[in-house]
Amino acid sequence: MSAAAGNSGPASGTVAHPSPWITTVAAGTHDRGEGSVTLGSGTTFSGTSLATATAFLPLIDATAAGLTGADPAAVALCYSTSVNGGKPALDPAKVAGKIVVCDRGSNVRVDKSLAVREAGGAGMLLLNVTPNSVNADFHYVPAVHLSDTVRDAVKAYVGGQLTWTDGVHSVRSPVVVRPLSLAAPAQVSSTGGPINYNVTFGYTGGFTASPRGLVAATTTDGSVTDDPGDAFNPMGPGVVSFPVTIDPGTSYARFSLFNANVSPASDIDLYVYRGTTLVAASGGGTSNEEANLVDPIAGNYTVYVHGFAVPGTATFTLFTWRLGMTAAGNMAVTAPAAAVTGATGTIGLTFSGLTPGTKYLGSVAYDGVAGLPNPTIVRVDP
Ligand SMILES: [Ca+2]
Ligand SMILES: [Ca+2]
Repeated sequence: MSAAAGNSGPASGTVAHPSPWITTVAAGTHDRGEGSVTLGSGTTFSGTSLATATAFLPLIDATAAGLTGADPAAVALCYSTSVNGGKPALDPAKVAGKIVVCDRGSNVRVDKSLAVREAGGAGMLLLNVTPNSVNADFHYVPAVHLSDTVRDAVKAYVGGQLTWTDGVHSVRSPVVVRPLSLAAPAQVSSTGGPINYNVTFGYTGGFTASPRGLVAATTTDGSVTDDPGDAFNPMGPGVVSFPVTIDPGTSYARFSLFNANVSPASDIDLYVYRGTTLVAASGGGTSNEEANLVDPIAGNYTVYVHGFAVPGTATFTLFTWRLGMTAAGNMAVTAPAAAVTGATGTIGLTFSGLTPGTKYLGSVAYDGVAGLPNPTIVRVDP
């Protein structure tokens, strides 16, 4: 019914991991508090939310959405009409139908989503401006609350598209559907045996599915101490860094930690920067972390491992994959030669020449019509 997606931007609406029909959810309820935001760049940040997934919607920073003459602070903080002395702060002409980025602080959190709703906004992204809790409030519009650690990355992104998901249900609102060109899984995996998966076509015409990779992970061993303050800072305590070069032509990069390769009882996290810009982060409650870059800009990156909760010192192995555009000869792809609207086709993958104990990553790239989704990622652990 509702869906989360990645986006292959920069154009509006180029949804990347769609179902054949995506619903636009106006409101909904359910019972859990984990949410995430996926930027059009493919970057996903975890936060808290009680909202159901939305489709891609334009994103606007509140600071660019104020009424002429409104107090800039009231605009940035998304004051409702009543809190702002009876005058609205946000401009409906700028906000209608969009997701609004609001700063935490001053007025209560739910007043900010009320302000967004008053102006006709479709959702809110609430950003902490300093280290603070993230809260799953009942908001007036679908909302996700994010940590200050991702604030710069989100602010840098504003202007693209946004979606969020929580993996739960209970949609009870009107929906809007729009057709998409291809429904394909975001990722498939195997221990070396063949993989068959289905795709559903939303167009009629030629179709190809091409292998990229597989490439073996680069592994880097390290150790990190506990951060007593539990607040990630690139220069702070309990942080170790690894420089990474992303070459031109890289279609995908992934940085992973696995519990099995981290000291027991540790909770460590990952942050990825390009220069001084945070571009991906993964901060779950264990040491299973995964930060992904889709079509990353070539350049120098830094991966930080943060010792969020570590009994003394934790050792770990950082797994890195950098995938180009070409096949490596170890994955064969079979696919229908033509797409027919509404039809389902089977993609078949077989593998050869892999080294047991090595973690591989590749992808299946789709071609045939404009607007096809991002490649399906293939993970193989023979
Ligand atoms: Ca963690
Ligand atoms: Ca700690």
